[in-house]
Amino acid sequence: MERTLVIVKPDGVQRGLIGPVVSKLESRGLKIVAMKMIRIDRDLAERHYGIHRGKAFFEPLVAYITSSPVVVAVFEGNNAVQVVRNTMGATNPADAAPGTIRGDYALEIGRNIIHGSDSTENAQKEVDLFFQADELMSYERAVDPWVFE
Ligand code: DAT
Ligand code: MG
Repeated sequence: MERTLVIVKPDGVQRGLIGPVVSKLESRGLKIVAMKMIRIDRDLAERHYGIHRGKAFFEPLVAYITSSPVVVAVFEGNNAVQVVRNTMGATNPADAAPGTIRGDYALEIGRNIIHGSDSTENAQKEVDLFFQADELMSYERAVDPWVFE
């Protein structure tokens, strides 16, 4: 089973969309194995978005992600990384398909509601960046046989 990191970004929290965002992923069948509200500080933001350092949007991106609390979560399931990415929609919400999280709830690239890891390798790194090992739960759900064949 794959695990992937999801962040409900500051705009998602401020706009009262934690529930709808989490619900969309949860009702897909993915299992929540960790979740908490945190305030991302500059150091954590720069580590999380290190790959974008030097780009024109880096400073606004760091300012945005540190501006207000976020909800970070780990979702588990078959192909969790790809499934979350597909459910999120395109990076620029203007290009995101209707029915996706960004396609339903966002308009601009700098206010795109949700982060999801883009590969299994990055997912592992990002989960480790935001969570201690003892914060990750392993448990069975009674519904699992109805979700996973
Ligand atoms: P994603 O969040 O879809 O994984 P990404 O990793 O390429 O996208 O970029 C991280 C965030 O940075 C993205 O959610 C919004 C912002 N961003 C990316 N490209 C941008 C651009 N060209 N202009 C402004 N913001 C951008
Ligand atoms: Mg990304």
